[in-house]
Amino acid sequence: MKPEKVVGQNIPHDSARGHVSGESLYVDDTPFAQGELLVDFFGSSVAHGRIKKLDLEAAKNIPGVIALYTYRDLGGHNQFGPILQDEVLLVEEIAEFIGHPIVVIAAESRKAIQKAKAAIRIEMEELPPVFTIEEARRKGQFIFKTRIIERGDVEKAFAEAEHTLEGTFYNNGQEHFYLESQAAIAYPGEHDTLTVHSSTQHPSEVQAVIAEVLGLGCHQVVVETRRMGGAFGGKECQATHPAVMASLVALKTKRPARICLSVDDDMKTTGKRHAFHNEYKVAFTKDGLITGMDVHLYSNGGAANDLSTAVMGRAICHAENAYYIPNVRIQGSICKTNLPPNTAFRGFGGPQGMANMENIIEEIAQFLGKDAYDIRVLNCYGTDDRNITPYGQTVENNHLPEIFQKLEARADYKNRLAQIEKFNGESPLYLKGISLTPIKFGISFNTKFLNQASALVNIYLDGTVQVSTGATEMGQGVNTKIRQIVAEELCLPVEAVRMMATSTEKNNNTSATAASSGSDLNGSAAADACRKLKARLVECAAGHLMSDHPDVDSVEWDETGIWDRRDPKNRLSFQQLVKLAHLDRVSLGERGFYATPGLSFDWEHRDPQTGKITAYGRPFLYFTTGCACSEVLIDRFTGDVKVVRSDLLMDIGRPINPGIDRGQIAGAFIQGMGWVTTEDLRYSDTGDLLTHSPTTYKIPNIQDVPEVFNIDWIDNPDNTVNLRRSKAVGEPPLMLALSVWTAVKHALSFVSNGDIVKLNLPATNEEVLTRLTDYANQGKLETGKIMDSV
Ligand code: LUZ
Ligand code: MOS
Repeated sequence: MKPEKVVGQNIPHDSARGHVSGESLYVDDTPFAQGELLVDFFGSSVAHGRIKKLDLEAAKNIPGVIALYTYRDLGGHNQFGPILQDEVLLVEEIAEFIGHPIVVIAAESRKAIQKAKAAIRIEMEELPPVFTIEEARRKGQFIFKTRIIERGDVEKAFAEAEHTLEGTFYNNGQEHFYLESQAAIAYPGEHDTLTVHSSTQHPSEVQAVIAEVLGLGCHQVVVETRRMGGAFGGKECQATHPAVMASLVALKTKRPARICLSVDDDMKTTGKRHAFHNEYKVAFTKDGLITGMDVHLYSNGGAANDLSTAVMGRAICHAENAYYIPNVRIQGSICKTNLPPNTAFRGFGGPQGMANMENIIEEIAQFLGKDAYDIRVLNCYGTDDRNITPYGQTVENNHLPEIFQKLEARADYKNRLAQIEKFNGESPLYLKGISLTPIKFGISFNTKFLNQASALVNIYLDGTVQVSTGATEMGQGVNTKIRQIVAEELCLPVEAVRMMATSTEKNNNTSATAASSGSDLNGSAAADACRKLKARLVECAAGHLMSDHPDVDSVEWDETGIWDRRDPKNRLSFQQLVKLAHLDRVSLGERGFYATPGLSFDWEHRDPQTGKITAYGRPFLYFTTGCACSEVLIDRFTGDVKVVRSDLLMDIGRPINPGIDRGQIAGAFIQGMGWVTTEDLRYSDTGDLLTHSPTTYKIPNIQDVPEVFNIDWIDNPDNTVNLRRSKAVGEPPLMLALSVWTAVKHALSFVSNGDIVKLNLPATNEEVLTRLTDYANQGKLETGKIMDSV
């Protein structure tokens, strides 16, 4: 109808001002209500144990303590879980991780809660715990079944291979480190109803679990989410437990109840990114062309499934990353251990699958003595052929070959590689490494039914608009993007459109804001509502502008108003039209809906040619892709790793808000850098998280940002399958940080005495120094030595 005026512009983030001024409200900023109680929980102090005796009498008698609840006080089912119902809210008999909640405490002060915790008498019989993937595998402790993708003839590929390599690759988990910890406030209403303010990515799941566990109907529970102070996947499932605890207290005591975990408790008791230990075998030609790959991914699921099966599904679907592999078998198994259930984290298995692949590429290059860049380009998915994934989806509209070439030139990769080779031969103090790696990230939830969204658009008589969707704002800017979509659809300035707090009362049965798809799904639903409203309003306008011969096809609608194409002076403002529509009794509110078209995926597909079971279909609407080139500088005496330069080039389609997308790319890359370098989860041998605060768990800070940091994207107007030709951007750039890890692996190859470098992820200073020392002593240290310290 008109060139894009709002979409594609750098409209400031909804909360840009509020976040710096402190005006933005988070759950725990809410003023205390009359009679409000504080809620906390008493958790298991052992990683695996049976409750022999639990005595709450002394705790109950502490002044200020109002109530203590165990599983016996739940009005509904103690059993729940987002995929498998294998979790309990409160331990009945067996505690399965340290911090596993046993007693919910409600009190009038924090002090009373502390005293109550100390006064709870509990006797536990300790059972043997399992913490590592190796131990769980030895004991055969798995969650769900092993899943598989298999294409071609893997055995034949290995039998006929010119070269093969095999090994084990370890990557560790990651703490979400959201600045706002898990929090909720539950307000009791009349007739056993609850209104719950929750810091969650998934208000509908919080609502459903509250109802289920407390024995209520979903219609008795409203969950509202204004915003989160970060989430990164950590609030996709695990915001639920504290919200249910607060709700339990509110329902029982009829007093508002607030829970807000301390950062230490949050870090110690909630799940993280899954650690993976993988076994791999790869077959390739003397030129480095991969002819076969056989990978078995093992994740550390923790004590319950949570989203582990879905995370493993995504890991399996990203284990070939951006490369065409004709004969391939990828398997994934989830190990059950006595750690808090691991959960969603930005990338959702994608990082773990891709890290394994990039490690393999690096090893092929080191084995053949070739530049890893050339191996990557050689194996990259093609534009017209060699472009079918192991699960049968064609990589359409593939710009990766072009991005490889452009970034190689922009980053001056080949020249810098030559300089680095010279430098490493001369410098006694430092080692340098450089690497240019791709990503290809599938967009859509890998569970088909989750790919749906609704939106509510209400127009008021003054011409302003309120929009509510199922999307939750966690700082990523989804509300700003949807606001732009609605403003553009209705030809209004963004100031006329306001995004409302997310509430299950306005949008029911929503999916989590996750899988990078918040704007895609909810923005499309909002656009759908606008189009329906517009159709009604155009008809109304035709009636008023052209009373003799109403002709909707002659109605023009742009930012100047609504007018008759044949007589442009005959016009109405948006506000005038809205008033007329109201007098005509035309509805000015609309509900939009969107379901991603064309998706199909079957984990149990039988390949007609091989007769074997394999995952197959089209799980993703499209792929977001990109490359990054990173250079690292390593101190040979301390192992200190500094990222001196990173150049990022992506295909993110046509951004709805380039500024917001740039922020997402920078943030995701730096968060990924933390995962691959300094963030190292360490546990005691009894399963206590030792790295439970910023003093011992090192996330990147401003000095860790690469000195030269270039972020750019190509122009790709061809992603017509998605909203306004945009592409999702929240998670994909995190995996560009793998270029930093492979750059470290590259740097170490200069001192590894001709051996292929073995390196765990993260490449912490300690890990790097261990390798340097070992190589200096002519050693051949395998992977896993550091992480086995658990
Ligand atoms: N959550 C989910 C996700 O439930 N399914 C997914 O495929 C997914 N992907 C990325 C992030 N969260
Ligand atoms: Mo998810 S890792 O909550 O997008």
